[in-house]
Amino acid sequence: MIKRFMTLERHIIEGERKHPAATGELSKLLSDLVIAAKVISLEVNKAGLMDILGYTGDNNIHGEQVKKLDMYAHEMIFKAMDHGGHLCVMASEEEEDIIHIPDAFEIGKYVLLFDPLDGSSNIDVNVSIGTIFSIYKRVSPQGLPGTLEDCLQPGLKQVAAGYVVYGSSTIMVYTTSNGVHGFTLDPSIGEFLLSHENIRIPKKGRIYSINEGNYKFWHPGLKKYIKWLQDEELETDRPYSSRYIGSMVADVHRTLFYGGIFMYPQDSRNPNGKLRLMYECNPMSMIVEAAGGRATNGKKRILEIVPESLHQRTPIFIGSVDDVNLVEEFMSEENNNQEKE
Ligand code: AHM
Ligand code: MG
Repeated sequence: MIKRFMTLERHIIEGERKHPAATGELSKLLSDLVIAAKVISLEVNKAGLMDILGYTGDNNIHGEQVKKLDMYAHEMIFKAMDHGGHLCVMASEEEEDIIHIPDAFEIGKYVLLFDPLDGSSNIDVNVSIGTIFSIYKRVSPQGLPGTLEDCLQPGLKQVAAGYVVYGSSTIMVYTTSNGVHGFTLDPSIGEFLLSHENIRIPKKGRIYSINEGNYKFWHPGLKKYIKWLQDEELETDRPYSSRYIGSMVADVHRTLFYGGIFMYPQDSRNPNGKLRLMYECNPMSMIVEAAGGRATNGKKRILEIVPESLHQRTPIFIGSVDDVNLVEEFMSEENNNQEKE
């Protein structure tokens, strides 16, 4: 039996219609993003065929070498979003400062933060990469250009968030707090079709995901937790399996469906971890929480962190409620032990 066809655009519009006060602006904004995602997906799929691989030679603001496809995705999103009249300001992993809407275009009430192509170290080897986005309502006065203050809002204030994973197929997952929904791109008709309605993350999983190469530098509580996961015990489904792609979007996408936990912790070399709060951790946390999961920095809910700068990093533990609770317990227990000593 053929299921009802539901395109991503129709789903977004129908979702917004349920809110009587909605103006349709958020729908249009998301639709513009969908166009950017389709274009980036096409380019990602062609990457192996074209002279697009390799380095541009430039460094991004974090001192990392930028690959062409990152900049392509950044520019594509900017171009798709600058003239819709819905945004007042944007910010991207690839740009140090906030990005203003060009003078020629109307200024709207929304704010867009994005990581155009996350997991870029995987581009050359055909491993999944992704785009992440986060949307807020502006807090500065209407009509004027958006400000840094508009971008620096806690994750709890997000009105929508989503990601696109360019994997064995291209899938977009988004939420406006009203459930988490996944759409698979049908390349033959160029449409994202609803494939995963109302995604719910399992309460507990049996997969953990972390870069274990950093073991030596971890918090002692985290070391104990990982060793505990590796021990055998039938009742608690141990030992857990380990999976780590090295692309947050792909690792969190798997966690959303199979359950378990994805971690990028702080360590003795990187006290704030690696991942960025505003356009990596906040949007992924909004999605995982809307699907029934949890996301914390080890002490505090990610969505409650009050940001101080656009590119700040945060440790993150994200996934099934039971698994995230447990890692927090291991770490706080160890902190208490150390205080007593
Ligand atoms: P990027 O924004 O430079 O691509 O870095 C972010 C990526 C995440 O997708 C992934 O979870 C992490 O870096 C992997 O880092 P590591 O190689 O240290 O394990
Ligand atoms: Mg990134």
